[in-house]
Amino acid sequence: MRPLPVAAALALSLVRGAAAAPPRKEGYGLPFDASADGFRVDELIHFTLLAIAVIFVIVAGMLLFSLVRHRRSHPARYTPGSKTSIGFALGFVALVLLAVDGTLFMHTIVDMRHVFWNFAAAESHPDAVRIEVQAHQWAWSGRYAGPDGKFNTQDDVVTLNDLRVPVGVPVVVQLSSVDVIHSMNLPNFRVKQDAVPGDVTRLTFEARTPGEYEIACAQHCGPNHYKMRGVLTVLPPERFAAWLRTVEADARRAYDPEDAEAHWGWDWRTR
Ligand SMILES: [Cu+2]
Repeated sequence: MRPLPVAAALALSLVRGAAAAPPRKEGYGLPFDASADGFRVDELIHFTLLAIAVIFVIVAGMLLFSLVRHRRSHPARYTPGSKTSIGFALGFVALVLLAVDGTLFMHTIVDMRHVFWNFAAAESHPDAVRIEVQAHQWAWSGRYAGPDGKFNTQDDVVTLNDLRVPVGVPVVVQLSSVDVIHSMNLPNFRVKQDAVPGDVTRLTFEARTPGEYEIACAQHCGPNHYKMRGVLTVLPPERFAAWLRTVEADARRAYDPEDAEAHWGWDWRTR
């Protein structure tokens, strides 16, 4: 095949880019945000970066000013400070605390309450997808309730390092662990939650962009921690329904009452 001229290749890539921007896999900046609410986290990170940059410029400017202004003509001497200088310092600290930390704190509380920890809203959605995840050294097992809608029954769908969710509806995950503390990290959805032996923890998110995304473990959980990777596949609703029908049929055929390792689920926790 003859190579495309550079200009034509560039034009083609621009057209392709405009049609559908593929999730970014590498480079600088935050991971591609495939979720409906990840922008809330990104806004806080960008606000923090901006605030730090502004404060850095102010402080560095003042230091530079003092350096240049006084140079060698200013012999060092101790001063306890004047009322004005102490007031200025305290005022600056109060301003940073209120404007930066206060803003971050208020937004965090509101976002947690209304979105990231709002399990009541997520669960009340008629099409909400519920998944049980069991973390173990060193993989993620997933469990879907199957046609009866109840977990830990014969028709459950059990997967390994493979979770699939539809786009546009809330997903609620209940998490546990059988050995050590793991942490389910979905960087493309801006959520992360510890999986703790003997407890059931939760996380919720809503996917916005179809694609394949990483499920990573964010707690160092043993020598093969780095291998603990799964794939979260976001599908259009009709393809998710088709996948579910297929794996439910497979699950009915594959059910083995003797296979104790596959029967790790629990009754869905409501609280
Ligand atoms: Cu782990």
